[in-house]
Amino acid sequence: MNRLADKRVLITGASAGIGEACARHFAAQGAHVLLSARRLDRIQTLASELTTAHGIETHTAAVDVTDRDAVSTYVEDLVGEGLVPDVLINNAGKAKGLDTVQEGNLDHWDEMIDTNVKGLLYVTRAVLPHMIARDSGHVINIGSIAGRWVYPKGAVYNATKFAVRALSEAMNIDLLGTNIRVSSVDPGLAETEFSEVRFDGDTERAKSVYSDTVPLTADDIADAVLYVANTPPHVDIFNLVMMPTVQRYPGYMDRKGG
Ligand code: 8X3
Repeated sequence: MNRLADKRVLITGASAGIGEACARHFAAQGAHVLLSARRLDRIQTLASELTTAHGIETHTAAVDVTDRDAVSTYVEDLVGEGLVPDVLINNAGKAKGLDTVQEGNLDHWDEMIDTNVKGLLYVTRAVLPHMIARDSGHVINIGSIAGRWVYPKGAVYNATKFAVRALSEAMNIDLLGTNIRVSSVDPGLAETEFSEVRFDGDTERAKSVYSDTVPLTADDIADAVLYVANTPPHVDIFNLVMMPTVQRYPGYMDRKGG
């Protein structure tokens, strides 16, 4: 049963990877998509493609989730246009570097904390009151298995994703008595731009993360997000953890031929 047709779905970081795949999956169900990302040209192209393919409504905006004023203006503009999201997918997030704390790069830390934690909070803080006013809505945070188990040299990324899990659970408590649900989808190894961003465009190093494995794809994760969003209103999935079959723990990988 499709419960998503004609719903409005706001996706952050929609220009690539999991965000883009979510846009495609939700649009295919007839949901209207509100796409935000820093790379406006990419989401504009995506939006027009999705409108043509599915006849849905789209809205695009260049938004950096770390800019609290920009986020607040963005959401107020949406609300002013009558575009309160039914589903908010907090997807914008990143890893930067792979270092011990004693050798960590402070700029990397700021970038991860600002995007993964503060950015998610800014968007959610701006959207939630409008969901509460309508007593309906679903916040889906893209977490990570890195938010459940730490791994070597992942400390700060781990900490940001542990924070995402804490926020997902805590927001469920805050929202008791409303119909608003909060979920997190926590993927393991997934081949997206993730490692290229983590390693500052070092494509060889990024590729080696996935070599001799069958990682999750952005589509696999979008499928899971769609499932979570499509559950009946009385069902609240707190946390969906997923890994590729070749992975059973962070760093615990069956690398055939590796
Ligand atoms: C992505 C999963 O294990 O590479 O968040 O950190 S992992």
